[in-house]
Amino acid sequence: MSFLKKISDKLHKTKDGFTHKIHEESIKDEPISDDYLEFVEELLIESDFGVKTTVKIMDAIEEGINKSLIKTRRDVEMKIREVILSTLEKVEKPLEIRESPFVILIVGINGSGKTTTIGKLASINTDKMKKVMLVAADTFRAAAIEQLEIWAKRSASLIVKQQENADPAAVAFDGVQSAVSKNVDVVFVDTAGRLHTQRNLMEEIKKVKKSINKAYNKAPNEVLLVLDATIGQNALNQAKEFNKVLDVTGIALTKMDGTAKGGIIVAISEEMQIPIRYVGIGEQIEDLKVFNAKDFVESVFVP
Ligand SMILES: Nc1nc2c(ncn2[C@@H]2O[C@H](COP(=O)(O)OP(=O)(O)OP(=O)(O)O)[C@@H](O)[C@H]2O)c(=O)[nH]1
Ligand SMILES: [Mg+2]
Repeated sequence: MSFLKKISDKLHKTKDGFTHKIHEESIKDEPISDDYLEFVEELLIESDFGVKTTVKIMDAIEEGINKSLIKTRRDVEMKIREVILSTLEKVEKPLEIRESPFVILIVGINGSGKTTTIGKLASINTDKMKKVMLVAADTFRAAAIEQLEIWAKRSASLIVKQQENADPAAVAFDGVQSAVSKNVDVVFVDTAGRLHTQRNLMEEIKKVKKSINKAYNKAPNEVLLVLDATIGQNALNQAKEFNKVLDVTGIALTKMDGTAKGGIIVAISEEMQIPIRYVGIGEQIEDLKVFNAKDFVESVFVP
């Protein structure tokens, strides 16, 4: 199975929902009526493209119609695709692990896929013969530490952990310090899920970031925010709030396989302009893809 076909299969919900509906209209060979434009606009909103992106797309369509560049519904479909691609291309900046150690702090709300994403990334890196360390700074539940241990074993990574309820900033400090002394290439610091509205927990994560920096002055080299695509526009609010507190440097958008509203990726790109590093399309190790705008658009749109 080709690479694109595989992603395309995983993204079939978005494909069957948004893009299929647009495509069904564009092969009908009917005129571009006001009703039709309204249908397109509603579909964009419904599919979580967000107001800003929807307005941008609708404006581009209108301009095309006025300049007689858009004459058919198929032209409308192609314009939507073009605007989406150009929006996504601006945030296509794959994470380059440039130096050792390279410390990645992983943050996000509960259950967004942080630990799983770490596991997948650890495997990718150990496969490339990198020395990887996982730091269990989610000390909130014993199960969280165990879950990370399983990923450490599976990916042949080192792990630094303490007991449940230990101070996450202290665990992070120890982990990064030990990574420096052991010549580790890539360090993933796992943190507990928290809501952006929980002030004390947001203060806590700020402290974790600071103590990582105390342990190694170039770290964290990346603050990776893990967002769950299935929660739609809420993901955008989370991105804004986490960014205010932590200066997020990259985003991993997980569970794209579980949503028919793939438009959220475009909304986040448009509004945040933070690099989208990875897209999660399933629970297995191979289900994490380096984000590529062209591949993404080609795999959700009907050719
Ligand atoms: N379908 C799908 N499931 C995913 C993806 N990424 C993670 N999951 C699942 O989401 C669930 C939560 O994942 P975790 O990695 O434990 O999430 P977390 O952010 O670490 O959760 P907390 O530590 O509790 O905050 C698990 O069942 C994962 O298998 C994805 O891309 N697609
Ligand atoms: Mg976790």
